[in-house]
Amino acid sequence: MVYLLLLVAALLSTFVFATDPQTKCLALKNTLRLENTTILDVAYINAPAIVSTAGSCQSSASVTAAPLCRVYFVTNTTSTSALHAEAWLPDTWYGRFLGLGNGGLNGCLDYVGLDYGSSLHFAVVGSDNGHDGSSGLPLLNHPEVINDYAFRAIHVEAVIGKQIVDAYYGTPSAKSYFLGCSTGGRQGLQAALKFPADFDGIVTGAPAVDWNHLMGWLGMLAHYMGATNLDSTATVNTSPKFIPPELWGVISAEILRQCDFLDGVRDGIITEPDDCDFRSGGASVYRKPDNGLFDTGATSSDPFASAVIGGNFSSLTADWERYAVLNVTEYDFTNFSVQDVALFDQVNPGGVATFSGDLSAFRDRRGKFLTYHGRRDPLISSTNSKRVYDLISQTLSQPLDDFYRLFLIPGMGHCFGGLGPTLLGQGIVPGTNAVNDSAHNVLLALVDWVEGGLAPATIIGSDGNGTERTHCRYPMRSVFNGTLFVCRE
Ligand SMILES: [Ca+2]
Repeated sequence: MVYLLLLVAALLSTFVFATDPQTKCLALKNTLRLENTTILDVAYINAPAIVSTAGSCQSSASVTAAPLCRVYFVTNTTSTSALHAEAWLPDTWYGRFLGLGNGGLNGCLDYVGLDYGSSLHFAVVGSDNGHDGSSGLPLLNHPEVINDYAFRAIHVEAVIGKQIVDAYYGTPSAKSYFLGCSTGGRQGLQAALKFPADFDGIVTGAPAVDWNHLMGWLGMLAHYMGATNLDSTATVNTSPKFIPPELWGVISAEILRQCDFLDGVRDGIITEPDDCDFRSGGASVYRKPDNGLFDTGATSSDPFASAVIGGNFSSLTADWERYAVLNVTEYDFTNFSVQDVALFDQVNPGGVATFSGDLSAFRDRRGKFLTYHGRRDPLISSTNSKRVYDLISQTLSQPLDDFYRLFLIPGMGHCFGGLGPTLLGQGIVPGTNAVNDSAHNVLLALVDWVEGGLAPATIIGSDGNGTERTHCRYPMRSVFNGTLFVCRE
């Protein structure tokens, strides 16, 4: 800890503005000269404010960490593709760069992350991932836009972002970090695999890795569950296989009746969903697919659950198949099958799969990787993160604790929310850093690991109201000792 404090002091002492920050900030509009890049706007935000945003995903964003310099820029990644991005550069800078990821098939700058990172005195850069908006339509007939989405945007964001930081503060970042969840989690692993020098430390949540199979799984699940066609305007799904939302409450209650107490505490949280061998009874149409939703007692009202069980074909899978795999505008998903999934594998647009275990280059640069996954995640099962962990471990033939740690979070939904102490400093939504220290905050824990060599043994989640729970790193298990949950081999 002493070492860390000294390091922070050293970093702080290296950074002094020669002129006042507002003048220096506004001058960037005309002084920044970056490859393939145009500075679209520069603004100095003096006090906490609500500002208008770039792109179509949202109209306004909070700047709580002012004063800071806001730079909006576009970088042409090829002659037919471009990245729009923002850098938020706080006056009080601790010498650290932070790159942000995206979500789903978007297209949306992570303004929560820009605000969150700058509040912790990072210089933060977030991008639109190479296209604007939430739909996959911009991918249609644009292979270079797909390449941005699949792997390039996160690299360009890091390269150009670091140059902006360097120019503004007059000194390079001492360390570089990445923070993302879901698709952002996939981008984090992709960065470590393809561009291992970009980041010293990476935090990923609920990573959408093994992407083609994830899209295939969503499609197959919809098929099995009687989903109607995409964008159905019908309000009633009449398929005999369809499970209406009100019945999910019944199923959830029965799952909890059978499995909540397996961990020794009846609290609505199933600590180890894999231990839950749910019996639905002979008359039910219900069988247990490999999905956190079905293991964990989540209901149709959980965030993101409707994307899986809402009765319509997954728009993620539909957009991916139409616009990225087939390059068509219309496709009938009625007979979606494993042959569609095989095609996803075969085409693998942009190399999006992101399912390789060779992190040797990242490891050899002494990079650190911290990943977490909620065990009540209805959109991406935490089983996926265990698969990746095992893949990396097998590929490198070594235990991973030295540089890669996975924390499984009982009760947590997709990236945030759910039940219990799920605030970990993970960003994504405001207020996740209820407690701002490295024991409770995945981003600060990563900083201590990278800069001080203090590997996080556990992460303590909080619920914002004083209740905490120690979360364990895989493959350790969370065990109730009669008083509280502890981590055991
Ligand atoms: Ca329980």
